[in-house]
Amino acid sequence: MSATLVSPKVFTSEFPTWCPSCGDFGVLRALQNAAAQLGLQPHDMVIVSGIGCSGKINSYFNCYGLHTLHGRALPVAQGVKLANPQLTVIASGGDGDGYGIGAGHFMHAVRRNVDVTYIVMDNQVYGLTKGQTSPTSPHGYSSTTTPGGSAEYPVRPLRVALANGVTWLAQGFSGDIKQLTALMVKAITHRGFSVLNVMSPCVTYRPSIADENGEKIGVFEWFRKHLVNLEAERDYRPTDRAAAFAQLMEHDDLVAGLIYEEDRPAYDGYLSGYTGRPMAELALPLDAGHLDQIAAQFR
Ligand SMILES: Cc1ncc(C[n+]2csc(CCOP(=O)(O)OP(=O)(O)O)c2C)c(N)n1
Ligand code: SF4
Ligand SMILES: [Mg+2]
Repeated sequence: MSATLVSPKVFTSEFPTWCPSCGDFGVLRALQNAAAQLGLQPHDMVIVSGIGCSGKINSYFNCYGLHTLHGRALPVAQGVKLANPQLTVIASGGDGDGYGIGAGHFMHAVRRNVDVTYIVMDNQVYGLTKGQTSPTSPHGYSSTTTPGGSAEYPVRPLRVALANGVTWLAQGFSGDIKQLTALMVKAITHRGFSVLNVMSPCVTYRPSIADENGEKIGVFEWFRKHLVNLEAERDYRPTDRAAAFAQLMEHDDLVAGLIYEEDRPAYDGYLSGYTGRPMAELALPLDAGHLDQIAAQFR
């Protein structure tokens, strides 16, 4: 990590093709701010993303990038980090990517605790493919895949992470870039797997349903009104897992801020023989003779 002060503009790349006012613009801006505040340079970072509108973020952020398969950002990101621990590794994607097709990877990445920051742009729909019902869509959400309204209740990614031993967990809102930037700085600084779920509204495919007060849910104004800022709760201690669960239950997961953090060795701390040096710098004895020896073990 470089100590040189950098401007967020260093991380600007091509202009996003997201719809005007898409929540993902806020996530991109916050990540550029956070990288600059941490004194990172583009060559220090890699963003590994899944597939979706959200998955395009690495094309719009000037650093190394890997646009993987749908739901597969996490295994690739963990491999990148273990192969080159000197890189700051960000995994990113959407709610469909991370909590639907990639859900299995999610809970295992949580319990594995590799030093990767996972940023999920949760817009409660499949944005890229035109607004189908996603794992976090509200009950009753109607779309082409659930024309009569979704019979299912949404998955609870924050609770899944807590239940599986996450060592850093927060929720942000793309309408509050200041808080989101601060959360990203903390998430990247945390040694271990950090999960940052961001309520990042899709402005094109909005939930078609209203809450009990008749207010349209899932839009910027609704989140601004209903997210409970944990940082304003004077007695809240984010080091108590049971208290974190209680907050999520009490506020129906509509919280913003740091939910939980714990200081525990990351995955590589348990690997015997792991040098912590990039593989590319190791003198690996992989000449033809060694390869023959390895092959012989499988004959
Ligand atoms: C294996 C596979 N299945 C399905 C798709 C089609 N597909 C592309 S993006 C997407 C959903 C994206 O939703 P989400 O992850 O929430 O991202 P968003 O576009 O909302 O940011 C789907 C189903 C695909 N690309 N690959
Ligand atoms: S479809 Fe939705 S998520 Fe995708 S770019 Fe447009 S507003 Fe953003
Ligand atoms: Mg989505």
